[in-house]
Amino acid sequence: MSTLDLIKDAIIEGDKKGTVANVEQALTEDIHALSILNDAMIPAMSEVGKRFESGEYFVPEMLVSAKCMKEGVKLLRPLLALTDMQPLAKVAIGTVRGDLHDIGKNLVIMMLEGAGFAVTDLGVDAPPEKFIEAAKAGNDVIAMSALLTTTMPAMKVTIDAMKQAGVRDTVKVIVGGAPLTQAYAESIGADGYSADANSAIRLVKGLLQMD
Ligand code: B1M
Repeated sequence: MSTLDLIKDAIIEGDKKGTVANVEQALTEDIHALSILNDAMIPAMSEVGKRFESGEYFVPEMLVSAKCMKEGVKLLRPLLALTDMQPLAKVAIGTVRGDLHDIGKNLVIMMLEGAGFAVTDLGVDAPPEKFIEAAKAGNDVIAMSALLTTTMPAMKVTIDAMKQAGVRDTVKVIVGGAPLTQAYAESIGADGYSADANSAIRLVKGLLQMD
């Protein structure tokens, strides 16, 4: 089995030590950091996402694989910076005002980063002003997460505030979180909704016409 295959398997299986050891091994074999990312790590996360969607994996498995990914990315990040790799696009994401749940948001961040996007984390309990600032800062996509039925309306409040501030049409706005639906997303004027972290990648790529 090649070192790239070993990295892929280690991430899929949630083996953090194996991931780190094999990424280090690949670097000693002079395998390019971009190849490690594109040919092993990102495909591994796609496979994890597929297994999650099919019901074979659950949140704990996805979290452990995401942690492996993070550890591997940590080793590659300085090398990738040197290669001038441009992120696919810039995404800012936060959990809306009043809501402190961040596990799902953090998974979305890890998956998007793994897919090659630059992601700014706006944190939890994020007021509309933070999303407006992020739109002004040149992000291509503004993403909002909510886990409570009582905080879902904060998404519409945020979108309305973005309109007021004149930044709504400069970005794509997407929403997600367990209580949300596609219909709700449409009703508040969002550009898209994704039910999970993996489909958030497809959603962003689709909205930015990267498919
Ligand atoms: Co809270 N909580 N909680 N909670 N909590 C829920 C959400 C609840 C459903 C539990 C229940 O009653 N069964 C319920 C909400 C009921 C409702 O609104 N109808 C609830 C409640 C009531 C509360 C409090 C009000 C409890 C209280 O204090 N009385 C309180 C509110 C605090 C606040 O936010 N102001 C509260 C507090 C907490 C904790 C702090 C203890 C903790 C959060 C810790 C943390 O996040 N750091 C917590 C937890 C852990 C939960 C449950 C048990 C688990 C949530 C979770 O992390 N799921 C939850 C019950 C449940 O969901 N079954 C519950 C795993 C996570 C990976 O999934 O976040 O759905 P999820 O993310 C998914 C997708 O939704 C999607 O991708 C993710 C990965 O696939 N996604 C996006 C999420 N955001 C996205 C954004 C996108 C795209 C996709 O952008 C485009």
